[in-house]
Formats: sequence, C-alpha cells, structure tokens
Amino acid sequence: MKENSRGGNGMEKMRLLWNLRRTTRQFGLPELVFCCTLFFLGGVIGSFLLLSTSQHVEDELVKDSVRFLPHGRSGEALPSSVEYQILSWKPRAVYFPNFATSKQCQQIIKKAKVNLHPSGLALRKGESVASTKGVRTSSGTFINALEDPSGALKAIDDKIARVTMIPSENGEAYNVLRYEIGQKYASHFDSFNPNEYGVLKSQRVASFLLYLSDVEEGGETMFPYENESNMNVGYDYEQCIGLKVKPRQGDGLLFYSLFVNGTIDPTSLHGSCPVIKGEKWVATKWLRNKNNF
Ligand SMILES: O=C(O)CCC(=O)C(=O)O
Repeated sequence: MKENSRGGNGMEKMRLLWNLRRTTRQFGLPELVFCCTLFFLGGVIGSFLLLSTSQHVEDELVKDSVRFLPHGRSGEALPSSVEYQILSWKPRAVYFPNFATSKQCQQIIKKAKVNLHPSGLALRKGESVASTKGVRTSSGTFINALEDPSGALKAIDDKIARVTMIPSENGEAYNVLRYEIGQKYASHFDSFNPNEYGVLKSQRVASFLLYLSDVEEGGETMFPYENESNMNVGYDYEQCIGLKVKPRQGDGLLFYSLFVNGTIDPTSLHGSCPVIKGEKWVATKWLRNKNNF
C-alpha cells in the first residue's frame, strides 16, 4: 500500500509539473509587458491620490490655524467671509452680492416710506435750489441706524464698518431714496471740492449703496469716467454712460471718492440712470474721514 501510494504521488507531481510548464509557456512577453504597465499605472494613480489627500489635510490645518489666531480686545474671535467682486480700480468700486437680507430691505423701506421728501442737494458756491432743479429728482429721507426699531440698519452699519474698516461713527445717517419712473440723479461727486464748497469740517471718503429693491429696467448706478474714459470729450452730466451697476435687492456697492492720499478721485463721478420700468429703492451711507461733521 505504501509503495502504491508513493507511486500515485509521483504521478500527481508529474501532472502538476506539466501544468506549471504549460502555464509558464502561456505567460509570454506580451503578458509581462501588460502586467508591468498595470503596475506602473497603479503606482502613478496611487501616488497622485496620496499627494492630493495630504494637500487637503495641509489645507485643513492652515484653515484651522487661521481660525484660532489670537486677537486683540477690539478684534473678533473668528474670521468672517463676505463675498465681493471688484468692479473697478478707477474708481475703487467693490460689489457685495447678498449683503443684506430681503427682510432687512423690506424693513428699511417700510420705515422710510412714511417720511419721504423731495431729495435735496449740497449747493456749490453760486448755486441755488432753482438753478439745480432737475439734477436730482428722487424723493428720500434720512434715517439714523439707532432710529430703526427693527435693528436692520444697525446690523448693516456693523457690516459696512467691518468690510470697509471705517468705524460706524464716521458714517452719516442713511439717505434712503426712492426713484419712480423717469427719476434720476445726474452725475456728481460725493466728496466736496473745497474750491467749490468752501472749507468743511470733514470730507466724504467713500459711499456705500445698499440696493433695497430690484429695478425692472433702468435705474443703474453709473460711473461715466470709469477707467478714465469719457473724461475729455465734454461729457454731458445727464448722460447715462460708462460702468453701470444694475440694482439687485440686498446687494451692496462700495466706492471710494478719494485717492489714498486724500485728494478727490475724478473717476468717482457717478449718478443714477433714470428708472424706465419699476421702482428703485436704495440706501446711501457716506463715510467721512472724521467722526464730527
Ligand atoms: O441711486 C444711486 O444709484 C446713486 C445715489 C447717489 O449717487 C448718491 O446718493 O450719492
């Protein structure tokens, strides 16, 4: 029995050896090349995945370290993110989509609606109400953030101070404006040229416009001299040309009237195109270089 089983094992081994030889013969050069390519590709994909994961982990760590930066007593514990788009460098104009909520806009309109008057103008030397008739045809009212019981204007005030880094004490009361069909504001400067207005206690540095409504057609805020265009062509201040910003409820527009050296930026000339369809509501906040004005 022992002999027999040894003989059976021998046969089995022979068969295995034969099968192995056959398999090795089938695994020729093409199969080898195929396997090598497969290994190579696997390596490339694997290291790419590893690298991107470690980059992601690194990014997370950087974000975390920013989150926990120590801050001064007047600072804030966490970084905030406010979306913005630079519309122009000449003048420096920045757009903030969804700066305020629709509810906040409605609350501001509700408060302003009951106290509207024809909009006025700061008159230059030699000008009168009669001589400037037609320059600004909207109606409006001034509201201080603290007079708004809904708290909407205070929240907007704080947000404007944070994005401009100009303290809210330097801001004038909001001038909430309503433009009906055909109403407009011809191009003008928000800053005061001392040669035209005399010496004033303080100067307007920047303006923040919060659009409280959409406008179906027209009513854009325009910058006719954007990028120094149209400056030497005898521009008619009534004309609606240049960079035009279409009002959208809740969006904000910030632009600087002064260069960083404190002189007036001529490209900050701006106005409101006439409303063609619908109604325009906007709240203007002028920011000054001093807090006593
Ligand atoms: O209504 C606008 O879009 C512009 C308002 C404006 O120019 C101003 O309030 O000084």
